[in-house]
Amino acid sequence: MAKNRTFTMLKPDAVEKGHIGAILEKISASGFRIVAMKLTQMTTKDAQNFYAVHSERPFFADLVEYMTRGPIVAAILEKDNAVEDFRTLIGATNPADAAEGTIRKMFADSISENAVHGSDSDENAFIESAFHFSGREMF
Ligand code: RTP
Ligand code: MG
Repeated sequence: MAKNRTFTMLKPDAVEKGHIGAILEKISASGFRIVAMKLTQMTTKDAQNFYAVHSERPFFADLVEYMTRGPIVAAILEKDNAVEDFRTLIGATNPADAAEGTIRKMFADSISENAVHGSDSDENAFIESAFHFSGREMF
């Protein structure tokens, strides 16, 4: 399988709870190489744009509030089959449904505050990476 890239955010709840190190350890141990990474905070506009696909959903305002309330860790990760394998590693959107050993099962408390984001396609991984990083920040 070809090496490709995905985009992730350790969301504000994960950062607030001090889980950055443990989650990055799990990501590295699962074979992902860090291509880019930074601590940053999304503005309201950033979050509205990033999650624009959900703008009509009832949880949209809460999602934007949550994603902007504190810093996140944004990162680009590389591995064979990165997008699909990372979605498997993070587990279901609702941690109550996530498989044992997944990041959301281990570190998230609710469907709305679920610790981590993972791109859902190669195309979105590219768009989301470009949203957060310039070419000179990718290694
Ligand atoms: P993500 O985009 O953050 O990786 O999450 P996902 O694909 O697993 O889930 P998605 O359907 O794209 O939802 C985006 C984020 O919105 C919040 N959410 N809240 N209260 C709710 O019912 C609800 N549903 C979704 C979560 O933070 C979810 O990750
Ligand atoms: Mg999604």
